[in-house]
Amino acid sequence: NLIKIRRALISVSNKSGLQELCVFLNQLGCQIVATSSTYKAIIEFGLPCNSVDSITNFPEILGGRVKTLHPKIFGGILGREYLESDRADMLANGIEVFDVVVCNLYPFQEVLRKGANAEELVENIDIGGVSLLRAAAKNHASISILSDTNDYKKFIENVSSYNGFVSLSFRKQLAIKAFRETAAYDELISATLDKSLNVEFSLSSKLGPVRSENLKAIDTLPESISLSLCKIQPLRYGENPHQNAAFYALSDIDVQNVCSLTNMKCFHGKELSYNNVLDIEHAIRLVSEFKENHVAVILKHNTPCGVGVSSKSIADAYIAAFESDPVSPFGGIVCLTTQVSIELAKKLYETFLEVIIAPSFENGALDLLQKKKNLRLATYDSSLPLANKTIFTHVQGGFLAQSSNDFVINMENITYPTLTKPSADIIKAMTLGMTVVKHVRSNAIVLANSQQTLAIAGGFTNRVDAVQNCLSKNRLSLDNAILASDAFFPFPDSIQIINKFGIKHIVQPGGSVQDSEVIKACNEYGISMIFTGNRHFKH
Ligand code: 93A
Repeated sequence: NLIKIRRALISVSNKSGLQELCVFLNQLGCQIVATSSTYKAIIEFGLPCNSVDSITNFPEILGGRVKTLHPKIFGGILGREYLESDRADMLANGIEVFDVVVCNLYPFQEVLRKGANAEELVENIDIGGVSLLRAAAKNHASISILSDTNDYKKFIENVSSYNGFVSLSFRKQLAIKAFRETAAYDELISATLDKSLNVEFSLSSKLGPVRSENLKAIDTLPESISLSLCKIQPLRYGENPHQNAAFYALSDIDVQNVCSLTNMKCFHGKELSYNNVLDIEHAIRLVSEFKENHVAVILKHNTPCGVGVSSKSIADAYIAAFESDPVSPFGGIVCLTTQVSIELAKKLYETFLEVIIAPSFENGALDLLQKKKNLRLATYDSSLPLANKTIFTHVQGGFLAQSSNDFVINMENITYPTLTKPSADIIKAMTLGMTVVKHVRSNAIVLANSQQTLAIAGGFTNRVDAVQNCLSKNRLSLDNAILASDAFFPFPDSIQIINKFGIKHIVQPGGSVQDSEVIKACNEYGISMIFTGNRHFKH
């Protein structure tokens, strides 16, 4: 089961760790054979090496497209010395066996991320290297395959502990890894070419933008989806410090340019954590719903705790958002839609925040905020679209998919069931409240006026508690305040509480079997209520 390391074939695009590995192989007395630029690197290390051409007596041709594709190479990888017939074939054809293949592929993923065109991408599709990996992995009974530079150290340890031999169990692990590598490599190529060669089929193009009248588009979700992901950022830690985390982006979109989240750049403070990215994702989704000049959202644990808008300044918008709940922003994240001014920076400076994300920062604002060493400062391009029209949630053994909740209040679908009707200004406040409540975990209630949220309550398992919590934590004036609910009121009990607090306007989807009782209670208290016709559960 132990195989002696006598002869190595090395063909690597990524040359990290190569010198240390070659020094080790050379010390073992192992002969090294290498492809052109790998060969040059090894010679430059001052180590002996044979070029592949000198073994095959055939030059590298077609600008490198054919380097190792030769029977003297593949015979040496696939040959089984323990079989007499293989030994005879090799002897008759002057083929010498390899005991280890070291190969990593043309950097298709990196080239893709740098924005290469279709021609460059095609040139970076490795053929010979994939064959080397597959051939050596297939013949793991006889040969070791090193496909990851991170495994060189383990290989050196294994060979050192077996006195120049390598164990079968380690060869098996290496083989599995190599097959995983070629599978992922081809997956990425197929997903990418789908797009760049314009072949029909991509989840997003099939589903198309989801409009409210087109919500049935979910029926068009394909029977099977192949997704390929690439790690774009390691994260500080997961939901908690003892959990590891990384940010993976879909590889079939131009991850650097196409969406506001993957394009976001954190340029100051600690490394982003998993929770930071989730919060930023939700904050960007929420601010992108508003058309007002300046919008500020403060988020905590994936839940907005204050939203403010202003036609005048971003500082006003933030102050309005902060007023909504001055307790929760501690350790929260702030997302803004326009440049952070010095005036705003002074306000932001007063509170301990985790992240501030904005399209840009005025110089003086940056000087002040950067004094806080740990505060993460990030920029995003607010003009970029939200990339995912289909939202996936990971569940045991698979994923749930749904079209994103793109619905906004549609004046044509609104009904006015109560005797008192809301004014235009109240409808504006109702739109703000409904927009925010969509982003709060159910059961959710939002109290708002036309400029800001006044209180937000979410994550309740019954609506009465959500209403009670929201109203009792409000500290601001309730003049022109509206109450927005993410789903219908199943009973009139909530309306009684709403009346006790003096709220005169309600916006909700409607659709309860008890709607008539709810309307009756509103009429009794002189409350105006509108039905939007669309529920916004968020789980
Ligand atoms: O163009 S290829 O598909 N044709 C080949 O025959 C071949 N053999 C190895 N690419 C091939 N390789 C790849 O070349 C390896 O996977 C490796 O990434 C790269 C190393 O070549 P060099 O040593 O010249 O840099």
